[in-house]
Amino acid sequence: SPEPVMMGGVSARNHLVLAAGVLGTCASSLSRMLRSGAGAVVTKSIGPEPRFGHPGPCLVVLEDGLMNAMGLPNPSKQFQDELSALSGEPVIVSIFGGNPEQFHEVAGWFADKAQAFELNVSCPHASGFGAQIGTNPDIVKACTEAVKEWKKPAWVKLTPNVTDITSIGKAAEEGGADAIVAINTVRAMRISTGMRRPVLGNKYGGLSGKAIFPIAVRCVYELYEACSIPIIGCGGVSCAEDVIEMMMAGAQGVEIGSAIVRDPDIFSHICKDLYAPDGISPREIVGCAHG
Ligand code: RRO
Repeated sequence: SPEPVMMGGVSARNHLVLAAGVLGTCASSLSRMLRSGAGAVVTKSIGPEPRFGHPGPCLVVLEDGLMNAMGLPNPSKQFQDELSALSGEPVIVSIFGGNPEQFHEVAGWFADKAQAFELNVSCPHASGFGAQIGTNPDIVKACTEAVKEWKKPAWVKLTPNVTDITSIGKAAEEGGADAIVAINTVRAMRISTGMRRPVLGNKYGGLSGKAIFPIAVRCVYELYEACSIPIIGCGGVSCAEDVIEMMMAGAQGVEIGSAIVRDPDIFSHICKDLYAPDGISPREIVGCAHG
């Protein structure tokens, strides 16, 4: 196993991070991911009030990825209990809110337990959160500044559902972000032709997995040219070759989510290939695809 890796103020055990939302609501599944080789883990997004989420079906498996409309289900402040069971572990707490004050409040609940925060300014499925916030550079900057008052590393996770992702990345950087995570899910929909209705209970959802990998690579590449803080690549990474491609686009590390569905031990399997004795040194390849 490699040396500890510093990524945006977080000390991780390798370059691979469990993406937010996946197995992230309880301490036991987060710690299972760490045991199975994740370098660090991001929790399910926690917000200002408890939520049950959208009616089902809220997750469907497609040919080339997943589509979800979970609807931000989370235990809110109660998540403190789960986090206590993970003390000393590399855990990044994903948080969301409807305005900078709510981001500040939620971050405060976890400020002494989290290694870092990941600001979710990109959830596509709940009115008042995410989508509205993550498409407005001024609000992204204000939310980032609010969370940074707690003096912890703050990653900001961006939505791909914008015309110019670099303007949002630059706003996060101006707000004091320690890293940018790109990307959250892509706006999507499927219709059941047999049932003659949308397959998701919420009608619309967010697409993740292999299908969005090229979208994520382009976003990381553009952000690397526009911003000076580290970028963490997220979106469809499912093998060591994908990790290397993301790094060549400019990512210092990657997050992995959907690929866990097909291989629960994906982290150790990718580590084995990525850190093979004759492999490439990640340090030397970050951003190497840029002229
Ligand atoms: O809970 C969700 O529906 C959800 C969130 Br918070 C998010 O950030 N991204 C996503 O695809 N689903």
